[in-house]
Amino acid sequence: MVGRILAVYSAWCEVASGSRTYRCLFRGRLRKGESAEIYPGDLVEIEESGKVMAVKKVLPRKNLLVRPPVANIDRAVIVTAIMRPEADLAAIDRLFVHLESQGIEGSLCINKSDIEDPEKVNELREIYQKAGYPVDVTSAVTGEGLDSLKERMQGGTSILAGQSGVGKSKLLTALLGVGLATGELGRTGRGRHTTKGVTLFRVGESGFLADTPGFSKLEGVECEPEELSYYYPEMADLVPLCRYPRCLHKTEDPCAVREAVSDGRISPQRYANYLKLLEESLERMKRKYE
Ligand SMILES: Nc1nc2c(ncn2[C@@H]2O[C@H](COP(=O)(O)OP(=O)(O)O)[C@@H](O)[C@H]2O)c(=O)[nH]1
Ligand SMILES: [Mg+2]
Ligand SMILES: [Zn+2]
Repeated sequence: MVGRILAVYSAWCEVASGSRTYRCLFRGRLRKGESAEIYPGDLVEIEESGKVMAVKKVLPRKNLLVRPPVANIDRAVIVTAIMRPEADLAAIDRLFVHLESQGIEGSLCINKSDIEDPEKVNELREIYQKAGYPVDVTSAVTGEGLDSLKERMQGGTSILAGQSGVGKSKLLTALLGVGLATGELGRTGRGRHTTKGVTLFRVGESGFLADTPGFSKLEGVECEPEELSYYYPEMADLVPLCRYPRCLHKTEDPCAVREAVSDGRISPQRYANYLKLLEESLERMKRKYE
């Protein structure tokens, strides 16, 4: 039987398989230290061993987020507000670029809809929808938009990301409050043991959400200058149409990306942040070869 690890303790872990949650012991090699390299989110084979369930082996993982450790992340929801705190579009785009480069699906969640200006909410929503990202508008206080966000998290493991103060913790509570109705926490007796790190919670039928935000300390963009536009979904398809093979879409003329900016197919805010991240990447290259 295959399942997904929800939480890791020193000698055992909690594994979700189908609609059930199993407490599984680490045995043999897994017990002798290898369990230190098993993380929440890992897919494992489990089997009955005597009267208990045990982890037989860990399946290969598709990615591993290190701070905090979570394996096999399918999507990250980037949470933002509008004015409280002020949305940092450059930071949001840096996160999206990072997710694209890691093959992790991204979506935007504009939170605090109960106190933010609806017109500004719509402006921000349009920028990211035009770029090709799904956008949810939520309020962790009134519950607006939480069903749709929950729906987006079905079929895989999600993590919340975004700057401090945007409401990630409050959203988690609000989303998991829904999950708690199943009584799962009571059954597994969580709280009496200490997990090693992150815990994944079920959200709806087939979604999992990490209880700790990820990607919070992302600094520079790590990709090559020529690579960057491929991580902008609204630019990627245009790049092959640029005249110059290593076009950076900066001052080159003609350039398919810059044409799309002038006729409004690409939003000026996204393009301005592209140029900012491009400078960072060029700067990094320069330092590397000095
Ligand atoms: N009005 C309103 N306040 C919110 C909402 N979500 C979070 N907050 C408040 O914003 C502040 C920061 O929230 P928190 O969840 O700690 O943000 P985090 O730093 O991203 O985890 C807290 O005072 C929350 O009560 C929301 O949807 N509406
Ligand atoms: Mg928090
Ligand atoms: Zn170009």
